[in-house]
Amino acid sequence: MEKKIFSDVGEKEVTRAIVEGFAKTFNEYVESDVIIIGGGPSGLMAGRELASSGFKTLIVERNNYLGGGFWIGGYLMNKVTVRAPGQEVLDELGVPYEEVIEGLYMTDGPHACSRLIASACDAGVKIINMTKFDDIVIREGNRVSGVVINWTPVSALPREITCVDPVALESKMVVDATGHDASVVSKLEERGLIKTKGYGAMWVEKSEDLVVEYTGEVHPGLVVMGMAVSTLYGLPRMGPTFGAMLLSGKKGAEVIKEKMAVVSK
Ligand code: 48H
Repeated sequence: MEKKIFSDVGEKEVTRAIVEGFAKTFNEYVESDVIIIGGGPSGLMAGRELASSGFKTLIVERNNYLGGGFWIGGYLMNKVTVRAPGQEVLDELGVPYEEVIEGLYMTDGPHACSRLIASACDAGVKIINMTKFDDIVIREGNRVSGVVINWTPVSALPREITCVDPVALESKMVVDATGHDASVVSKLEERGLIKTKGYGAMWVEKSEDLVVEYTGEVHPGLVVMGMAVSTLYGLPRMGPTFGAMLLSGKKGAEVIKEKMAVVSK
């Protein structure tokens, strides 16, 4: 008898495992505590903090990978920087780094990014990739109460076959962590509920403090974090340094925890 290395499991079992596994998680997270749009550094950081505090947290990401701009640093070079105290988050994640000068630290993008992703997954965040935020769910008092999503490839279909209706997910809080696009906030703006200013010119020394300071709830049920904060408030940009993205994610999670404590009372 031929000796085989692998089990006799065939195609149908593999397909069923995928379909049933996906459906189970999707069904469960149709109603979440927190839905985070965007799986870049700020969204992943917030997801990690929320899931580790026991909140049912879902990240919706339009790409087939997570990490946003955190994989590579500036100008397509694989080094990312953080300004103090951003290195404390790297310590927390177990990412090795070097001190370049006092207050400036450098690490390898892939190492930092993969550790952050793994840490969010370890904390229990669920993720749906290749899924694009399309619209918001609005309820009484204009409260953001969920998101409307569609498969990313739908937006790439030829015009004549684009009539694919999206579906909606409900949540107690929604997060805009979509980076420069501030996609969720933009939907509120389309409906005249908010005004975005567009991010300002680069000024590293000012921008990072401001992003963290302005991170918070901008509309009932909607928290904004990361680069989307700069876009909303017209704050200066900071280039390839990521401390503010990580700390903004942490602060956003704290804001949500406080709000959720009030909601559940
Ligand atoms: C689903 C979406 C949608 C959508 C976008 O760009 P990111 O890395 O965002 P942040 O804010 O966590 O980090 C910003 C940082 O990477 C950066 O670019 C910096 C610091 N720039 C400074 C400067 O001066 O320019 O990640 C956002 C994620 C991405 O993965 C997108 O694919 C995703 O959100 N996303 N997902 N539906 N409509 N829009």
